[in-house]
Amino acid sequence: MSRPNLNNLTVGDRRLLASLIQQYATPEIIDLHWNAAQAGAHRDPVMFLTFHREFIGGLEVFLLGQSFPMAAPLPAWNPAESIPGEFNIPNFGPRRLRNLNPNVSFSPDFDLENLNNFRTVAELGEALMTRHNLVHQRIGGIMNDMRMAPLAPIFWPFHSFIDDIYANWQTI
Ligand SMILES: [Cu+2]
Repeated sequence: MSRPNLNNLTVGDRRLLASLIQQYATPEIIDLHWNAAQAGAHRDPVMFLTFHREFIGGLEVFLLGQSFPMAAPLPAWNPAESIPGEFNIPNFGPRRLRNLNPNVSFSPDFDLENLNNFRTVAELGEALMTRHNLVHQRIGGIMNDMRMAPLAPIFWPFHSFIDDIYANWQTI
């Protein structure tokens, strides 16, 4: 894991990061994700990985222009751990996150020593997409709404976590 763990940041840094993500996630950015989804970014396993890398890359560029001290790489949230309170957004209304403890482990299948079991990027992407879908479903609320999910700040560190696995796979 080359990205910092979201849960190891200070509360203040997490609060700042969540607020900067909310600034970044304009309707145009949300549409970018929705348009890609309609073009196959949640069906095609390779596009799933490449699109989301580019998508969080846009946030990383934005963060570099801000005063955020841990801008790039974007911290990663491991869904075996609970969503930190500063990322419980939104926490009211029909779109609120329903479950801060999705309790989905990517270990041991996606541990570094097992990544060579995935022979192609498509195989890796398919397996990651399936496990990733479960996380979105278990959190529920806006995270389970493909059109709006990037409005939830936790979306971004979650995809940072997925991208880290992809990056590890690329190096083996
Ligand atoms: Cu996702």
